[in-house]
Amino acid sequence: MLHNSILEPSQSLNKENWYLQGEGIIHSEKRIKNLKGIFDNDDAFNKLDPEMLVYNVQAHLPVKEGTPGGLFFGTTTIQPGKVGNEYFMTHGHFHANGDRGEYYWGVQGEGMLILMDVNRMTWAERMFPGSLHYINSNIAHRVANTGTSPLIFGACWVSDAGHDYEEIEQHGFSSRLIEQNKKPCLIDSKSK
Ligand code: M6P
Ligand code: ZN
Repeated sequence: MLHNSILEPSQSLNKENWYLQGEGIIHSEKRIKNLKGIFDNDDAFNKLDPEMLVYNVQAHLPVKEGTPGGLFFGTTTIQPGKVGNEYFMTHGHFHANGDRGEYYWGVQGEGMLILMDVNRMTWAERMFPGSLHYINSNIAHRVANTGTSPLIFGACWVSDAGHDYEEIEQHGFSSRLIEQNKKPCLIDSKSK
């Protein structure tokens, strides 16, 4: 880099869909076939097209995963939809390094950030364009789209947080976000 040089940023956000664009952006997607066991109603799940897109993530990971002190940035888009009466949602995770936090913020659409502590107490925060959510250490987090258009949210997390998916794969969250009387509602999960 030249002293006193003025540069264009190497990454930017597309203002239409807030996708990340530029150098070194990683794209991933989760389709129905990738989310087996996440939703409660297996019959409803098996009736959906396995190729149906549920959510996609673009991330900028400027340092190697596990590096202390770095930051990662992501944009996630969850499609509107339900499996039975349960809203389309992300897989959800604890951080592998449990004491690392994360910010989420709402960009477009309506949703719910579902949070669960290590004692399996679950609660949720409403997400909307401009909502800001600090996810404290040792709190599992997942997001559901409760609206009729794509839900877009941003995320920023430390590069040595890591993802621990195992607990959620084995035991799920202790509550599920379902539509009841046309409204999102948290109800206790059947034990897995
Ligand atoms: C956010 C961040 C990512 C996460 C993604 C999808 O962008 O928290 O770290 O991977 O959401 O969530 P999940 O990995 O639980 O499917
Ligand atoms: Zn996280």
